[in-house]
Amino acid sequence: IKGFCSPLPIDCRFGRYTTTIYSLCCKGSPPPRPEYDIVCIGLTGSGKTTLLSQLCSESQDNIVPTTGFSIKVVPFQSAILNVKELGGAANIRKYWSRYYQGSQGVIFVLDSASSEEDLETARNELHSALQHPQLCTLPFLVLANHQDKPAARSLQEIKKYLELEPLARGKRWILQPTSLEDTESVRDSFTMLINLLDDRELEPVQI
Ligand SMILES: Nc1nc2c(ncn2[C@@H]2O[C@H](COP(=O)(O)OP(=O)(O)O)[C@@H](O)[C@H]2O)c(=O)[nH]1
Ligand SMILES: [Mg+2]
Repeated sequence: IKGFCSPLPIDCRFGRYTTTIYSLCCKGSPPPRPEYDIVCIGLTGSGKTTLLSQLCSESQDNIVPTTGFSIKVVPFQSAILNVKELGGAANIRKYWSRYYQGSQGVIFVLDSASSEEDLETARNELHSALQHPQLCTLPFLVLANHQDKPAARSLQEIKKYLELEPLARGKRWILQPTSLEDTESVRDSFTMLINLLDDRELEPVQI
């Protein structure tokens, strides 16, 4: 399973190839699990790469800011998530929307201890992403990360700052506190997103 997250050539890391890789490497068929394509966004330094590496049990040493995008195939018991992380620097954010196509869910990572200015930037980016035609109907997960820091804002404050309630009206969404020290909270948050994605397969989203 760890092999799913290894740095395979980029094409092999897309979800549709993982079943083939699994069949080639392992005896028998893989258990049937749905695969979902997820886009993961957030400002630089919010912790996107760290959280995803943690889920893949990869080393978190030598993580460098993501330029362009990177894809990780993250296996869970109930589903496989093909997570596309988009670089969060200002000069990359303007191209985010080019990478939205085909997404089935959205993860937005926030540094809960960031400055007011960065929080405002994060709010604007979150709102413009979730109002984009390719993302506006999708379930989304906001990770209020860096909760281990004394300056971290509470979930209530973040909900207000990000103006989440008006933004999320009629959508399936989750806001969860996380930190790099608490892998369980990260894992639980992703599992909740999978539950939303599974539900979405059964019922159309109400907008
Ligand atoms: N204290 C603390 N540091 C974190 C947390 N998550 C990530 N970091 C650190 O924040 C820095 C940026 O993380 P990175 O994953 O590269 O952010 P990205 O730009 O969103 O991919 C790294 O030094 C991480 O170790 C967290 O929850 N708490
Ligand atoms: Mg990164």
